[in-house]
Amino acid sequence: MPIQEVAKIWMDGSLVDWKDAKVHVLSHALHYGSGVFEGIRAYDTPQGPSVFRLDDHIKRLYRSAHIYHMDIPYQPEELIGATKELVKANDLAHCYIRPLVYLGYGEMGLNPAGVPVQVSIAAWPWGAYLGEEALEAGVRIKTSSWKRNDQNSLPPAAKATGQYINSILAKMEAVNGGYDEAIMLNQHGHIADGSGENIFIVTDGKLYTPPLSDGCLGGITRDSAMTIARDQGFEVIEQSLVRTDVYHADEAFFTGTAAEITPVRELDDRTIGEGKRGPITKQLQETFFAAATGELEQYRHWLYPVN
Ligand code: PPE
Repeated sequence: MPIQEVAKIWMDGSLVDWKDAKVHVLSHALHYGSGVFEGIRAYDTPQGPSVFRLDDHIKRLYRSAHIYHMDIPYQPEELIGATKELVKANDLAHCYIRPLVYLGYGEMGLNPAGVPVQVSIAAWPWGAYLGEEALEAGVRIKTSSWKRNDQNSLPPAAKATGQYINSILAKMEAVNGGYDEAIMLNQHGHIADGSGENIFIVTDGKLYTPPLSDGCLGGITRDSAMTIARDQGFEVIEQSLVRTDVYHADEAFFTGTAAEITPVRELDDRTIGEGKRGPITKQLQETFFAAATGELEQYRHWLYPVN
């Protein structure tokens, strides 16, 4: 998806012009994938542009950095302030926000001691991740032949740049095969997550999603969907799932900051339920968007207005 350029990017403490936000080709992260990042969205709300669950995303960024011994040279409050400042400076009503913490230029070799930890935050308008029509019609997905990163090789709890090479293999395979997205299994054959989304199924009126121990990212949209579903009286169960659980489900959907709530209508050429967005998926999706755009008092605490 082409990036829509805006005016400014926050880089190591100040706003710089978009075209000047550059790094050296010998930056550590470029060679070894030694970075951690976040994906956040800001929505247009009655109180102006508001960043969705900003504190939780920044918290996860520090938790990712902790796994890799990266000492972020800013306080969380500073990055929260910088994010709001950036959205405001670019005059964005709604956007996708990408904070990145990475090992910069200084030394080469695998021991990162002595390499500076650098931070940037960019924001730009980004539409529906799997296509606008997918939000209503749902997507067709395929079980990947590539396994999700193992807990003991690249811990999925970290949102590290390098581990996305694993997701890229899965995504390319799915798209080249004519599918919209991949679903990835762990080494035990349990479903972990999509290349960039968590998955839920609905069976007999109950929601099921894989536990974090099966190798999925602890998605913030996953948490939002679970909260909304429970608030609406649904039982939500974190339980290991295999692909046939999805074949037999009444409904399925993806959650993610980029993907928001996207229905899944087919897995491995098997129709899920009626092969279209299910009623519970629709209900959760509508509540999610209403919450994100500030229409629901109940979820107003998830919003961080930039003004
Ligand atoms: N699993 C993976 C592997 C993942 O990358 C994401 C987010 C999620 C689950 C959902 O997490 P959350 O966004 O907190 O609900 N993927 C990000 C990157 C997508 C990209 O293509 O880049 C995102 O959605 O921002």
